[in-house]
Amino acid sequence: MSTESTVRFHRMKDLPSTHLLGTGTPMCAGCGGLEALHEIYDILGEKTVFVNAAGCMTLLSVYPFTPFRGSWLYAAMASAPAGAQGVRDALDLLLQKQRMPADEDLEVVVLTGDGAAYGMGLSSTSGAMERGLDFLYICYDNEGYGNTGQQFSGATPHGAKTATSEGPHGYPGYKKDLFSIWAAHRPPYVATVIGAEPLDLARKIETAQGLKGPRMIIALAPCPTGWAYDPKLSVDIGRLAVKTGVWPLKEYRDGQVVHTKVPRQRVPVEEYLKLQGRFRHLFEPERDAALLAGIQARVDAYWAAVGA
Ligand SMILES: Cc1ncc(C[n+]2csc(CCOP(=O)(O)OP(=O)(O)O)c2C)c(N)n1
Ligand code: SF4
Ligand SMILES: [Mg+2]
Repeated sequence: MSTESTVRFHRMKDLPSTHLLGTGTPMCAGCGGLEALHEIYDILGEKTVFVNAAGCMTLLSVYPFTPFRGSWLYAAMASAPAGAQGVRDALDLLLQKQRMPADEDLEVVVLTGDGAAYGMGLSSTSGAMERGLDFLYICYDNEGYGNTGQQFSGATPHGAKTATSEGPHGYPGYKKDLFSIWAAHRPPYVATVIGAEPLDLARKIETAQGLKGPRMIIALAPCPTGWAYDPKLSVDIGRLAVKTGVWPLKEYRDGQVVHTKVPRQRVPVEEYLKLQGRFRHLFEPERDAALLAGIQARVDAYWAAVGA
């Protein structure tokens, strides 16, 4: 659901370098999901098979064109981890039968939005973790069903206006804690990242690459179209998500959760909210002091609980 086409299509056979190329497929300028994916792909590289569930990133690949050098499979929204199981099994059979040399093995990467990760695909993800599937799951979390017009999802934050929560107080629910839901399965690795903190992101993707089994990444994806802000603010909004404490950067490993960037002097949450049209009703025509205080209190309670 985007507006601007920036670069040309490339055929896979023409690809010259290791960087994810742009496509002619229209993606929105300033897309935070694409920013994170670029950074992640720089590290993962071409020895990857992507299994994608329907969402904005599906528009990256329109057969026979793709910005990826490896393969790209499209799965139903609920089923990307099941698709990844099939791909992993096929690769393992080829290796077992020595029809593929070990150094040609591929990393199986699931790429979905939050609608799939927090909702429709959660059961299939749970099953894949239960089976110990060797895969990397990347959820780019733009906090709504973006591709279909930003309806609320299980990732939508409290108070945000969406296409399906338009009342004076916005979305009445609360964002699900997917990090904890995933970590409760005790997989080898779960991490949160954001494209606006590329070093933290890079270290986590490298860590995940060095492990086997289910490795789970949630990338908060500032979304100018769905969050209603000027695309040039994407990086500022991403940094503010971390500095306000709204998006804790953390990782789970060996039963422990470690925060990788603690905002010691947190910026007030409203500095983050007021840049986004989806929260405008909290400031205009009158300031909704109670709702703002409630949102701030939840963030404060989170950091108090982790002792920061
Ligand atoms: C079972 C099913 N229901 C609905 C759709 C229509 N659909 C396509 S993309 C999409 C939005 C997905 O949201 P999300 O996973 O958050 O990805 P985003 O669009 O935000 O990138 C929906 C609802 C679908 N493809 N399959
Ligand atoms: S709607 Fe949001 S997530 Fe989707 S392509 Fe546009 S900016 Fe990116
Ligand atoms: Mg989404």
